[in-house]
Amino acid sequence: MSDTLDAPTGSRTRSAHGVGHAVVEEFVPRALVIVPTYNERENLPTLIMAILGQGEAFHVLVVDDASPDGTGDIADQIAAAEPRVTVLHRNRKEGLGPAYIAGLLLGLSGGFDYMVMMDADLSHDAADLPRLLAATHDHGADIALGSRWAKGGGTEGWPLLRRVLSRAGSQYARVILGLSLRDVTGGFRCLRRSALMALDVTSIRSSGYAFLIELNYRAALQGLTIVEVPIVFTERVMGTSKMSGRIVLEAVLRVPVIRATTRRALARAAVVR
Ligand SMILES: Nc1nc2c(ncn2[C@@H]2O[C@H](COP(=O)(O)OP(=O)(O)O)[C@@H](O)[C@H]2O)c(=O)[nH]1
Ligand SMILES: [Mg+2]
Repeated sequence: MSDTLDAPTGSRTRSAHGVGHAVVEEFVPRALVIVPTYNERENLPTLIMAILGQGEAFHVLVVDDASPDGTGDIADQIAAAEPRVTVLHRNRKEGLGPAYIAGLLLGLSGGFDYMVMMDADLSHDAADLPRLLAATHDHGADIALGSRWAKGGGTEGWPLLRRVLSRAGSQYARVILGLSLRDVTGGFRCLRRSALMALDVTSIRSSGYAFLIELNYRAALQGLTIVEVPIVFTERVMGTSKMSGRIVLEAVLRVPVIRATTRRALARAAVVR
């Protein structure tokens, strides 16, 4: 860690509305945008600046798995100059799931009100952050899920085959797990602090896309309100995807395991709502 994450929970500012009458307390939330990175040196600086530009509410935590291309050093340089940016360095590449678990736990211990999960490769648009935060903070959802398959959402730069495979993957997980979400494998979401605690992420064993699917299943079992916010996902231009046949296979094989084991894992963690 290049810095500590001891942000106070939100901040209350007093502001007068009207002419010399009621003084209203306004709650300004703090959201930690967690960005897992593995070899994202070309993308990370642009992404961080775009996130910080969305407003004072947004802080960034980069979770780097010792990227050989020096992404971690670049993140440290930005963090040294920018108080709203922090870096968690991990020793080796362990996959998306473990990186997110470490980041989400840091967000909880740092007192953040909202945690956002976001890819580093500019596929997720930082300009969508205020809408995701508003869906939770202003409109009461427990989780706002950036959705490619909700009305108004979509993908840019994906050939037909990739679109078909992604939708088929979502459909497969939806049917086996009984989920009503349209985009089950999306990686862009904002979670309310209390919702994140109910998910007990430390007991999640899935790693790649399966990790994202399991988060949705846990949320459904816990009766959390998930709102799908339409987003356009743009295929990365720089760097390379870490998606592999192995990660896809893990997701396919793990979905039935998720169905068989998750209820018990939540009960054991005693966070069943
Ligand atoms: N820390 C960490 N980040 C990872 C790992 N695998 C993927 N990522 C990051 O997770 C995000 C999504 O991965 P990406 O390769 O773009 O997957 P795709 O969008 O499905 O092709 C990117 O920010 C990656 O750098 C990993 O093992 N560790
Ligand atoms: Mg990507």
